[in-house]
Amino acid sequence: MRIIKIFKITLSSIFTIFITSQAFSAENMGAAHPWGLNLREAFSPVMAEMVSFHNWLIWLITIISLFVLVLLFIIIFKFNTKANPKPTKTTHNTFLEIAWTAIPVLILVIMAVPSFKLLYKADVIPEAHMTVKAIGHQWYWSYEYPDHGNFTYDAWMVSDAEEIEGQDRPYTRLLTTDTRVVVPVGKVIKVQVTATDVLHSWAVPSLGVKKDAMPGRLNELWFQADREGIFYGQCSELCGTNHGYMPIEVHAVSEEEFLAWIEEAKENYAKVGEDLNLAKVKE
Ligand SMILES: [Cu+2]
Repeated sequence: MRIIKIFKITLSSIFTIFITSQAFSAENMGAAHPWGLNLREAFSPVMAEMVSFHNWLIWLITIISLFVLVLLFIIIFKFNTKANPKPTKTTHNTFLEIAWTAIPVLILVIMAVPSFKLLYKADVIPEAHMTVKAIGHQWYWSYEYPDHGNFTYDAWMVSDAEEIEGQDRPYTRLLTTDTRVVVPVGKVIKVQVTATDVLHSWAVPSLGVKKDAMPGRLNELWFQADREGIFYGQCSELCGTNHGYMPIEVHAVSEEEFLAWIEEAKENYAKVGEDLNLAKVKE
């Protein structure tokens, strides 16, 4: 019975990978799900392209692997000592050697063209609607909204569902933060990424973004959330003890909701350079 169950799971996994493009819940969330397979659901045009490029490569890899497997079986069965007691003395075949060099090169070129196109698309920031600055710290993120009053706030991981009780958002273990990054849906958002202490990395898989946060350097990335939803991410550069506990929670909301949040945030959060909780040097 157990074997049948394992067989069923394996079979359904294979079908999930090859037949459905995505295996995710309808909760409209950029988070991993129990028994989820494949890449994270795409919520941005770049991620959508990454997913389809990945799926296309899977097919290509499968065809190549099957071809090699067939060749291996031909060798094993047709050219073993029993079946082929007198091996041929042929050592070189110019045509074959050119072919098995040129064809893989050609395959690599075919793969490289869409790959570079996508890399370029992800790298070059289109005209941005607004900028968010993400700053990595050991071990939390802080954010600044330079285009909307230049306020700043910290985002720490929430370790208990009770901490966000009464708020209209789900609690996701190790991924929910006390404050959120809120952005308008459908707009190009530029994120400037940096750090104050060690290397961190701001990564949100469902938006297809990941960029190192380095002290003294300003990196940039962009995304455009094409649907409203919550997208989770995590620090993706090993940065110390609590590296796994500095998640990212991005909410893409309607323009009205975003503006309402901005007004609230201006009230609640400090302005960059003012009222910051800097340690006092002299008492
Ligand atoms: Cu980190």
